[in-house]
Amino acid sequence: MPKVAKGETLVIGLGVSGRAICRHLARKGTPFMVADTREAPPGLDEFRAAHPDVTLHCGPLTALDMNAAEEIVVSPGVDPQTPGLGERLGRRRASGEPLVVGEIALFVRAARAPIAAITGSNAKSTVTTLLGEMARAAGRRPAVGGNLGTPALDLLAEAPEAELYVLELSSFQLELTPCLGAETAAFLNLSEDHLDRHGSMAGYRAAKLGVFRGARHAVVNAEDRMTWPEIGLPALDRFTTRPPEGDEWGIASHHGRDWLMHGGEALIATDELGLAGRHNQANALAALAMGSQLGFPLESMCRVLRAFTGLPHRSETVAELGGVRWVNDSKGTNVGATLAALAGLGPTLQGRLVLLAGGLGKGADFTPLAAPMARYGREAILFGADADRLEAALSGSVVVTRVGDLETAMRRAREVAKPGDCVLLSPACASLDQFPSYVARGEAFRQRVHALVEEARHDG
Ligand code: UMA
Ligand code: ADP
Repeated sequence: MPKVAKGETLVIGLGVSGRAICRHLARKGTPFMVADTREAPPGLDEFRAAHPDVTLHCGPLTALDMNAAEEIVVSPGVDPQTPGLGERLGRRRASGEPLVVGEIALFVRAARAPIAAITGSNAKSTVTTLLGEMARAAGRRPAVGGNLGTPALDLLAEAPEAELYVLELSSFQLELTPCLGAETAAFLNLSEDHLDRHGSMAGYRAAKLGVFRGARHAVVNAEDRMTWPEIGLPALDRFTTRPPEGDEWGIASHHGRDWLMHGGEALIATDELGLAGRHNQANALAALAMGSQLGFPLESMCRVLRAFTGLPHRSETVAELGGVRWVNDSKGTNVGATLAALAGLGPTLQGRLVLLAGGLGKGADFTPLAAPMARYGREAILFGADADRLEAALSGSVVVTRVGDLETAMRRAREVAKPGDCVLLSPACASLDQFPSYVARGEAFRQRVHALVEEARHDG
């Protein structure tokens, strides 16, 4: 059986994070070897070119003797319960067993600037990007990454002069981070996602609560108790989309307009925000609460909130065609995100919503989509691996059509949408059954919409 040599660190996974872990260890001069459960992992060529002398094991972890490893560093996509690894979790270092950690544990050891950490089922990328922009506008030098963009460990090398790390962290990353020690940590919301990996909502929540370990300040959602820490922390701020109680961050009517508020202080009118929708007002409040803790001036934070109009693939209008709006929300990879898109767009339309949804449901319950689809939907056009389960949840509430793929769904949407309607790609599912990523799914949608616009131009 192949063995990890004594004193070597074992890196598990050769994806984006795994390759960043390898680069980090190589920079530090730590001896390591790599394992990936797949016979032909995607990052193979890049790995071989970067680390020609490092041993690689491909295949089941049970076929690798890891006992002599100094430490085992696991990529986020790898389930810690994977056979060969699961047995080791929780075993004490004192017994001589190697410690099992994730990439963020290595980051915490090496980082020399404070960390602002953001987790939640949805809105992580939006709040992370906003906070990074706010740091820049306040004249700080932030490095922004993690589950979004640049892997955390690469930030250490790419931005050694960073004064603040703004990290988006997933439940997968937090699960194996013993103590993050964030200067400020936000848990934005919790709705069903990744149940196939965490087994239950309790397991998923427990992983996300890891964001608060060692934190000096927490930001939580006053309307979602599941985001509240179960450990005592030095300071805590709460945001809500209701009028604030006490010193909460909230929304209240002020001289006839809705304003973002901190306690009794009106900060910025919601109609001045570059982002649309109530859910994004909550996101803005979370970023304000974190930025305020970090000492950013209110004036520069509000400037960012006026200018920032959102990230691609998040409720992004691609085109208007024959009075129909085509919206790309490919990042709607769980039910909570799709609910936010339906609630945000539905009430603004003269017509109705044609929803394009489906893919890998990750074990989620789709029934919460039925009520908003009954209210705002014209038709749900379903595709992908979990279309059956979506159909079971939606039929009876809205017209349901089943198709094989996104392209056919878009053709059908073109036929049924009426002027005033919105065709919304918000799949409530991961894309990986039919696309390499949610980005590829969103790009496919965008290209096809542009092609429809071109066709219409020729015809007209
Ligand atoms: N895999 C194996 N065997 C292995 C290693 C990986 O089968 O030995 C599989 C995993 O099960 C998974 C896939 O390969 O299906 C990718 O896993 P990975 O850990 O190699 O992933 P990375 O390429 O390193 O990307 C990860 C994040 N992906 C996941 O957590 C699944 C990326 O977030 C993140 O940007 C990147 O690290 C940088 O740190 C993506 C994501 O989908 C955007 N995240 C989930 C989400 O946002 O919902 C958590
Ligand atoms: P994440 O990084 O957590 O996936 P994003 O900012 O990329 O978060 O948004 C993911 C999806 O969630 C998008 O479809 C977006 O429109 C939706 N979304 C954004 N903010 C919220 C919120 N506060 N509640 C629910 N859904 C949201």
